[in-house]
Amino acid sequence: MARAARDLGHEYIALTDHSPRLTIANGLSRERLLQQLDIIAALNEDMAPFRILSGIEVDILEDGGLDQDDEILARLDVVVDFAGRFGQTLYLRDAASGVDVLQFRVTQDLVDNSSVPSALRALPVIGEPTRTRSFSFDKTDGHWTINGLRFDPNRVDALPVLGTTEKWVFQNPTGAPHTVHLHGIDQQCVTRNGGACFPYETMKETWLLDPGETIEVKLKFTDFTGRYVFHCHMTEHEDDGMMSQFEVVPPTVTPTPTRTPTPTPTPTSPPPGSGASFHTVPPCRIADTRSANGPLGGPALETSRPADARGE
Ligand SMILES: [Cu+2]
Repeated sequence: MARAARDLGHEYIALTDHSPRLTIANGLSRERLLQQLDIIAALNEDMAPFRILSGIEVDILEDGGLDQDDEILARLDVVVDFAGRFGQTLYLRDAASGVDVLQFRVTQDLVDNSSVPSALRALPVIGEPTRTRSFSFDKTDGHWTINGLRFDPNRVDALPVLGTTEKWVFQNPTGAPHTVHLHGIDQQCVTRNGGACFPYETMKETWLLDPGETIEVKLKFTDFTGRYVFHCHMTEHEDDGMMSQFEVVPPTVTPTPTRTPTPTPTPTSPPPGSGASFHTVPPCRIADTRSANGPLGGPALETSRPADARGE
């Protein structure tokens, strides 16, 4: 096929295949793809300057990672060169149907001097945890729950203090995977199942928990006080109630001496064994960007909270 393309006057062709996860199409395993890349490299040497570009379908996994590793991806770059096309509008066309599927407007004439550094910047230091809380992403009475409870907009399950670092332990005793997503907080993986975290999950905001897994994450509450949600990112699970709230509270202010000092409130202790504290608070307003009526079908809600503190 490559020789036919070259004989027809083409300068290159592109070869791609299905993701290994697409088993119905017998997608290429890592081993088969590496073997294919070696064959392509030999053909390219043989047929230069004609070139076979190599590609693969890549699936995004539940935790945001990709189903091909970095070594493979580094061998699969396809570069589209728009040099000399300034001012033009170009299309990627589906050859089978003749339909244009993607438009490129070349609006700038630039020289690209960029390069990817050999080492990326170090992780930010977010401190050592001063307390630990545990959350079990469970199934209770036929519903998806966190620590046995379904979502209640009037309940806050943790009150971390602004500026502190905590360790949160997430467990999955169910037979289904969960993707634990926390809003608006710096997060780093500490351990996965008592051992090392995956190399790509050092700092992120959604954590994959396969059945039976436990992950320890440390969180620093840096930016805002106020209420945040955390939940399983599987739509069926979060909509069924696998969602909770924490509220970042200001640090206790040292009272200024006065004639009638105000007593310092006593902090609420967590229930023994759970590592989490549960508090009943007045009804709150929440914003659900997926539905103008909110997740509970109530009236349309408005919010004046900072964008970073709202849901995604
Ligand atoms: Cu889930």
